[in-house]
Amino acid sequence: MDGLEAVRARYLDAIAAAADEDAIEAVRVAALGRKGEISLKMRELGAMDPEARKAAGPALNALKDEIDAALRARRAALADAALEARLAAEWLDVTLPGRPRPQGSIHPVSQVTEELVAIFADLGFAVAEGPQVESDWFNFDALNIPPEHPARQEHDTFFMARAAGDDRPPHVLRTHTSPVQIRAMLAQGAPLRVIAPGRVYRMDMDQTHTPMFHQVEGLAIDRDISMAHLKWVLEEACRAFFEVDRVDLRFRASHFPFTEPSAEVDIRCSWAGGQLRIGEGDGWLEILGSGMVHPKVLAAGGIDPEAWQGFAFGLGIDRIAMLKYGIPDLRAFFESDLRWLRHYGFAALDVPGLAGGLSR
Ligand code: 2NM
Repeated sequence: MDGLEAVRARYLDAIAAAADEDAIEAVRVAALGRKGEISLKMRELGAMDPEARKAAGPALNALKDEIDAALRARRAALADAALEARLAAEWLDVTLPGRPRPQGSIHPVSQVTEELVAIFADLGFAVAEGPQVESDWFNFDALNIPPEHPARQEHDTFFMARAAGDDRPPHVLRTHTSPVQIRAMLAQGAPLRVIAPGRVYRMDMDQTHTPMFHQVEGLAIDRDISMAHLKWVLEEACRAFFEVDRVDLRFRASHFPFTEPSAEVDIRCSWAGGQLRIGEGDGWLEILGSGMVHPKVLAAGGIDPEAWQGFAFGLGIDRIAMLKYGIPDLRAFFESDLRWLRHYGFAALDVPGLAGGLSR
């Protein structure tokens, strides 16, 4: 039959050009549908003489099969392409972290506070907290700091405003965390082992002082607590904090109103090559104040000084953070400069603990 070759080419081109399911179906209907071109030609076979039919019949059948196969192949190719596109669009990297990386970093003061909390928790000390605005009784009187003591004068202490006509002594921004120890004694009684970390305030501002800074104070009360216990606890704590095998502490007689006897504590160190090494060399660095709690302070805390005694110590968190992590300028601590925080900050998910190494 003449023209079959042209019909074939037309349909195969149309099938190749069909871009979706609807287009393929349109080609199928046009060629093979009940009124399709091929179907009509097959119906015409009946009117032909036998010789012509014998030639045209198989050719038409072959063309019908070929178009049918091309339609199926085109359908399968389109389905494959659609699946490929979906796989590409819905691609997922299962090795990515499950949560986005935390944006912030842990401030060195928070890091060191958590390190100290972990160290003293290991030694049996609970954390105690208290208000930053204190009565002058908790901040001074209970700690055996008399009214004429220089620390009580205006130049050191921030006093809260009073209402007009209010003659009571003004509250203060606490100048140390010791009032928290008094509150812990009153609330829990003896025996007692607590540390009190937190913000304290003194009117002071220069290269090495900011009007707000951070302290940790510790307190251990029992029937037979002595300076020997104090020395061992501080040595253990310093070893853990500075992450060295050996420390050497030196106790120098000193004076605080709230302890008797009192001692300032120095730690052996070397500054060779501008690099601080704790436990080596022949330098000494003052890091702590300490002593045996004054009987009047125990009594103010509701604890019988005839039956109980205890040691106490205090240290500046900001200063030992500078020492441990080599941070040169104290004032940068409180400027909230993101570049500084990124440089000196700690990973938000690395919680200090004694098991995994304190600061990793
Ligand atoms: C220091 C030095 C020496 C201290 C005393 C007390 C309290 F409340 F128990 F009496 N807490 N902390 C203390 C003793 C603090 O800081 C340099």
